[in-house]
Amino acid sequence: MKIDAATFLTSAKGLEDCPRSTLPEVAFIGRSNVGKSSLVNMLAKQKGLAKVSKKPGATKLLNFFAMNGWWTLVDLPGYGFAQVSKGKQASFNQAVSEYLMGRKQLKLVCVLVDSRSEPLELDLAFLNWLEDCPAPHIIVFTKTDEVPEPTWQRNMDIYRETLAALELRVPDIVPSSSVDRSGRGVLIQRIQSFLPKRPRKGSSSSMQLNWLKKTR
Ligand SMILES: Nc1nc2c(ncn2[C@@H]2O[C@H](COP(=O)(O)OP(=O)(O)OP(=O)(O)O)[C@@H](O)[C@H]2O)c(=O)[nH]1
Ligand SMILES: [Mg+2]
Repeated sequence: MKIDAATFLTSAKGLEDCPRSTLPEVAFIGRSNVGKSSLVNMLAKQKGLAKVSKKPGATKLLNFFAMNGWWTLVDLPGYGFAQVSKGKQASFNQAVSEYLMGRKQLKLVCVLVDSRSEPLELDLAFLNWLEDCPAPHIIVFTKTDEVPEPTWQRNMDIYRETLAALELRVPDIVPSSSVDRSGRGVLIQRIQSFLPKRPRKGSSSSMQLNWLKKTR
């Protein structure tokens, strides 16, 4: 699958104001600052499509991007960012958890973790929570440009061993870097394997997007 068209669709505060489209969705989730929005831009080959920041907590809403006109990438706010007020953090987490648990057309959750470190408690806690989510998940290792390959390979092995020891699912792990664009092809392939077949032009799903654009 080639990604030849990616556009921002809309932002949502929570499940109730997500787009009414039923196009298949793939979500990016992970700790604040792990590189979710950068990865959206890397896949889309567009620098400014999703907002990237050095400061954690940049993405505050659920952001929907139309990919190739027939599936949707959802950039979610990060978890574990302590600097927002407790009340606000709870509402982010609630919006994200309602989306992950309740969004019917969610086909895949990509959990982004930092390739530079061994498994962090927060990420393991999230992966544990995700066991009850109806959609399948994979792990994406981010920022591999920051460490030598043997280091992230070792962290990958430790991840697999730790998940197995905790009796959690051991999903595929895709290494990536938004800086040198490595892993782009493999990640697109993995995403495609969870999506339904691309609808033919003129079918009801491809027309749905045009309708969505007209009504915004
Ligand atoms: N070296 C390197 N830096 C990266 C990579 N991906 C992201 N960054 C940097 O990490 C910081 C956070 O990136 P974002 O894409 O905004 O992270 P996020 O996960 O969307 O963060 P929140 O929206 O706050 O949850 C920015 O300074 C990026 O430039 C990468 O692959 N390599
Ligand atoms: Mg972000």
